[in-house]
Amino acid sequence: MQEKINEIYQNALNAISQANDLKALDEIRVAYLGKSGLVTGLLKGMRDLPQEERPKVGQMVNELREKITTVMSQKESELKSAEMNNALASERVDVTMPGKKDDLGSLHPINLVRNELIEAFAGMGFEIYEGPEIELDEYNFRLLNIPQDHPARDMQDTLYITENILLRTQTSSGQARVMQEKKPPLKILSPGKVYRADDDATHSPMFHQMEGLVVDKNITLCDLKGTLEAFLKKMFKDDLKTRLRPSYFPFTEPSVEVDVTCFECKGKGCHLCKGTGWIEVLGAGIVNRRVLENCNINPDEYQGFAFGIGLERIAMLKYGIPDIRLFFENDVRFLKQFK
Ligand code: 2NM
Repeated sequence: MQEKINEIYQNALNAISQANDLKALDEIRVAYLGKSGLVTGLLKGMRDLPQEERPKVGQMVNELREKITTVMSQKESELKSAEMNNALASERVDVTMPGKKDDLGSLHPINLVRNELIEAFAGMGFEIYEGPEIELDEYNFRLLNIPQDHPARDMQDTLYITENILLRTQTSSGQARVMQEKKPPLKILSPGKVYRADDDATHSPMFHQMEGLVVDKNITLCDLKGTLEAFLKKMFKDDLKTRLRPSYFPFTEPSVEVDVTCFECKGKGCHLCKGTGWIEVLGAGIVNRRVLENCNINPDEYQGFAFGIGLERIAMLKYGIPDIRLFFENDVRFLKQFK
């Protein structure tokens, strides 16, 4: 019997020493100490022993059970601390590593252009005036000499709220307010959103304008050309040339379109300027004397020049953007390019 017990003990020791995880150790526990395990089997087998041997054998088997249990719990704590060390090594977090940076936003290309324009004109003494986007017919049209039957008044172009209230189609509506309220000399710049019932690759129902107005004594077309040329050289290239072409706007007389030499081909003719060597950048003119009269400014004493710049158009030219709708879809892959 003693031999058998020793053999079981040796086998158990071997098995325990070879167990390399807690699961294997538990299987050994079941095999030796479980309900139908080897040690339990010895106790069950005592029935077949003579009465007088039973207490001795019982004691031996209990000692065996205790010894195996002790070795197992030693092994168990060894395995547990090994597992813990493994976890600590493999799941280690280096708290001194730099964190993940949050994606920072950036200015929208329209705002970049807007800021650049404001900077250029503020340097020439212009003040910013932003009028209301919801405007009276009076300021958007009548004071600016846009007659009742002018195409710009057509329901197709203008988004009306009521018969007399509309979404402004130009920021000059605010400038009419300033002319009524303040005495010349005036030098104002009006950036803002304007609205027209128009929607395709080069037109959006909402877009951004920046209109400028100067009213003073002895203002001529030369003042207009000099001011705009200084601005355009700052905005695009120092060596560009400007050209005025006759045009028509109801609020200016004479009216002009301002072209600059193509910044892609320097005037030779290319895809961007459609072979002409010139690119149209804005509209301008000498303020129509009827507009001054409408706003209670004496046109024999004061004259003015004014201009209107489309911010989307400038941004499209400056950054080579092919479709106006890209500005309003706000796809981050587009916006990220202006960081
Ligand atoms: C343009 C073209 C020409 C303009 C006129 C005025 C005002 F208030 F004096 F009447 N502000 N802006 C003007 C003139 C705007 O945009 C293409």
